[in-house]
Amino acid sequence: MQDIDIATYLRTKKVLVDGALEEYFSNSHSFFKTMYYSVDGGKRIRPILAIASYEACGGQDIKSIIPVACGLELIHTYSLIHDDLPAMDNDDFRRGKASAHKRFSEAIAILSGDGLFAYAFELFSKGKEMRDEKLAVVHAVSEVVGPRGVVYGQVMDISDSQQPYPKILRSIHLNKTAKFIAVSIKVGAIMARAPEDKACTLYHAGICMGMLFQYTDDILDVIGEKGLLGKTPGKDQASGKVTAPAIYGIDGARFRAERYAALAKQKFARFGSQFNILVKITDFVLNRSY
Ligand code: GRG
Repeated sequence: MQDIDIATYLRTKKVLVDGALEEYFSNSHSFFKTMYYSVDGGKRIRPILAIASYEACGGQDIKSIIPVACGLELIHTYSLIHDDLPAMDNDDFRRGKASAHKRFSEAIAILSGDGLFAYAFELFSKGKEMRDEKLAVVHAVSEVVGPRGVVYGQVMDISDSQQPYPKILRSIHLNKTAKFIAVSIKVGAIMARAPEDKACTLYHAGICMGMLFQYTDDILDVIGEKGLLGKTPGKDQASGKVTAPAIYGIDGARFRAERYAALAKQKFARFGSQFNILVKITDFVLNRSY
């Protein structure tokens, strides 16, 4: 594991997640096909983090983490569909294709999000084994994607009254993005039956990685390549949103991204060489171009 090439690792785990997602959306009625349109095409960072953390914490049964990892991706996809709606960011383009409301209709896009959200919790709680761990997963995820996390971050993000202050930027990034990345790492630890304090420390390392993730997202919005990004670049900048480059400039944002990366890597490295993969994923996030 120590010397694994990160590109190979990400590709292999993505294939695993993509295969499972395909299965979860097959053999059902046609609305599953509609929802799958939006699910198809992401980088799968959150499920990959859950699997990486599960394995690093000594988890042996990959089959037990897969539904949990995929559930995270469904909630993430839900947030993207709703983020693109005309009432929110009004984006026509997502994951390299028409966003859900453009491909179908606004009503169907809203319902796709609703369906994915519920289906995620069906996946989290699937099966009779490991009930305590699954309940802990449901608790941890629901806590950070609702009004104490992603939903609150989005409320701040779309609010016209936001001022470009570092404190506000930090709160938006923390709630909208970092907590979800962090909980993806935490659920891997929970499913591997890691001690609670370890899951908690990993969550905090994940917060640093999540802040880094949103910093690189903000930077790519300004300097990213259209074809690579899979969404409309320049949109956040043009809409006057509170972003890292808007407050610190590109160089300042990059400097802070590097600082978050260093912090995250330091925290992962403390757990020993099994966590090298999370150190490498942190570097991937720092240097990503998509
Ligand atoms: C459904 C949890 C939930 C909340 C509803 C709409 C909304 C409230 C929140 C939007 C939150 C949002 C879109 C945050 C941005 C996070 C982010 C950096 C997205 C891009 O993630 P990538 O790069 O995308 O992982 P891919 O397409 O690769 O999966």
